Formats: sequence, C-alpha cells, structure tokens
Amino acid sequence: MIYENSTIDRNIRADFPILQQEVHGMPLVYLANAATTQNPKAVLEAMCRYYESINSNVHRGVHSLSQQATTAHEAARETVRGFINAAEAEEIVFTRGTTESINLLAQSFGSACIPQGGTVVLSQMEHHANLVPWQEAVVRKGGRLAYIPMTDDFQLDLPVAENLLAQKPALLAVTQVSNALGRVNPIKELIRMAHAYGVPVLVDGAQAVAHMPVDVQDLDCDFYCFSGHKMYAPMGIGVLYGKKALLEQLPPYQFGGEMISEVHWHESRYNRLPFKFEAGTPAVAEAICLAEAIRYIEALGFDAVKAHDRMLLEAATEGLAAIDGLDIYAKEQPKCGVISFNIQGAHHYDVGVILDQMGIAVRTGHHCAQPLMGILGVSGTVRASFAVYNTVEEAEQLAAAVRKAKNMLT
Ligand code: 7TS
Repeated sequence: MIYENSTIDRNIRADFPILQQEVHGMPLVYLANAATTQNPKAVLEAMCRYYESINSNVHRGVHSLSQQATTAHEAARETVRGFINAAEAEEIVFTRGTTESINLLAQSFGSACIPQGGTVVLSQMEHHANLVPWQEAVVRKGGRLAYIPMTDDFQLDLPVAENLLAQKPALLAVTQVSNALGRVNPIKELIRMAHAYGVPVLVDGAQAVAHMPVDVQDLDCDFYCFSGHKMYAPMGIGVLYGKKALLEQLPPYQFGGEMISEVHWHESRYNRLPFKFEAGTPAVAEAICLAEAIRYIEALGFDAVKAHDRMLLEAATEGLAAIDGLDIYAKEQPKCGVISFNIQGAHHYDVGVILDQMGIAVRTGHHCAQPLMGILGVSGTVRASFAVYNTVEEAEQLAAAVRKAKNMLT
C-alpha cells in the first residue's frame, strides 16, 4: 500500500519519553491524541528549567526572579500571538484551556452582548464545552440556542446557516474541526456569512491548532480559543484570542489580584488588556511550555504536519474500511486527525477494552458530543486520533486489532 509520503522522521518518537513504554506487555500505540497529546522532551525540560531557575510570581515583583518570570511569561504571549497571527499580544488572554476560554466569553460576552430573548447559533457538532456554557448564557437572558444542522454526509448545512444568521443572533460559536468526527468545517465562509449580517463569531480551535496553520486575521474571526494540552504542551494552559476592540468592551470574568489597576473599599478600576481577564496567579510555567510546544510544531512545519496527518488518516481509513461490518462516520474529506467508528453489534466500550489489552489507546464513548451521537443513532463511537509521532505501522496495527476485536465480540 502506498500512502501519501510524510517528511516527518520516525526518530521523532525519541522526543516523547512516554511513548517508550509497554502497556499490557505490548508496545504502547497512543491514538487518543484528540483527548490529549504527549509532551516532547523540549517541553518537559522547559517545565523543569522554569522551576529550577526562575519560579516566581509575575507582574508584581521588583526582585530579579520575578522580573525574569514576567519577561518569560510575556514572551510566551508574544509567541502565541505570532502562532495565530493576532495583530497584538494584548489580544491573547491566557486561560486554563478551551473550556475556560468559552466560559469566560459566555459569562462576559453573555452578560454584556446577548440581549434579552437573544439567540446564540451553534453547530450540531459542538463539543459540550462550546454548548453547555451557551445554554446557561441564553437561559440567563430568556433566550435560546439555534443549531446549524449537518447534511447526510456530515457537512454543515450552509444554506440553513445563512437563514439562521440572517436573523441576526448575538453570536455564532462554531468548531473548526469536530472532535468526534474529524470533520473540518468551512469556518472562513461561515465567518464571512456571519459578518455580512453583523454577527460576531467565536471559533473553537481545540482540534485544529495542532494540525493546520491558523491565521486569526485572515479568518477575521472575532474570538478564537484552544488548549495547550492538545498541541504537545501541558494541561492547565489555554488561550482566548479576541479582537482588541471587542475585548475592551467586555466586562471581566473573574475578579481579584492582577486584573485591577486600583482598588478602593467600595469600588475598583480594572487593568488593561489582557490582564483584565487574567485574575490571580497565572500558570506561568505552562505558558512558557506552550511557547516551547509552538516552537516544536513550527520547527516541523505545517506542510509536514498536514502531510503526515493525511498519511495516517488514509492508512487507518483504508485498513478499517476493509473490515466488513464496521460503520465509519464521516469518511469523506475534508477531515483531519480523527477516525470514528463502531463495530456493528459490539459496544464501543468493549472494543476499547480489547484494544487496550493489545496496547492500543483509543477513546470510546460520546466524546463530549452527546447530542451529535443522538444524530448518529449511537451512544458512542470508538475514536482513533493522530499526532505527529504516530506511524503508518500504528495505523495498520489499529486495523488489525479492530479485526481481532470484531472476531471476539460478534
Ligand atoms: N472543544 C473541542 C472541539 C474539544 O475537542 C475539546 C476537548 C474541548 C473543546 C475542551 O477542551 P479542554 O481542553 O478545555 O478540555 N476534547 C476532548 C476530546 O475530544 N476528548 O477528550 C477531550
């Protein structure tokens, strides 16, 4: 079988210490990357280096370590700015991850910009993180959610989207890549469409940033969010990008230290961007590690990352499609990073347990997209998801293991 060529050297695996282990006596095949990716040594060493040399609280110390930590933290913000091509570093708010970024907006934008009885438009493929906060936000305003449906081939239905946007909802919040299906959505087109009706757009980039270059100015999205741990950085750090003019109008989300400029007994003034949205001590080491992970991805280059991703998807899809009695969801392009399937007559959980016995880590269940599973008519799926350190052999091992699981279960 000839798959698309990848230029990523397989020695890349040596960069990821966690991959050098056995699970149940078998070499680990880690295919749960949409849930979280592993960290290369460069990132792990950056974490150690920080705590061994400059650990200190930021933005408040006159002493040397605090100044070094602050400089490194703000340099990390600048690295993130460059990574998504934001116009200014002030537009980069550090959060704990995508979920917190969306909660921040749902609270802040929700209170200031969703009118009484207002609507927020989502798509039918949102992760719960881009759904439940908006449910809460519209309930507070006596409003409602509306959903862009999927067509039979798992594309967002653009004519229906246009009808929904023409009703001028308060916001369109949509995922760039579906975590459950791997479908890549036409967000640039959706953003253009939304702006034609004056509707601002939040893009959930959690499943996109490790797989494709993102340029927020080119997309012209109003808000964009992602998590470090899905792009080779540690857990506990994420980003909310927002256009400066919009962020400036929004009220703070959490209150306390760092986010103020002046505090009096009965009133306070809030800090400038982005600190207004960063109450309390930030995750300094994690931000520095996120910058390190960005340098790691940029050194590989997105051309190589994308070709590698296509190669793995092609190999996995071909291997799995050759097995009778398998339902593979959303096989068609454009896709990235994820293949989601079920063995007919077998429960996804049982398949996951058998694959684990063979050393293969996949995620099973509803993937925090329970309403979407309802549309598929299943309670969950088996999901294999790929990263730069996966190999074609691993994709083939997955198919061989699924074949075995099928023989055991049906
Ligand atoms: N949005 C999307 C599209 C996601 O895939 C996830 C996490 C989130 C938001 C939430 O990110 P967090 O870092 O704040 O948790 N997705 C998954 C997944 O697919 N399996 O585990 C977590």
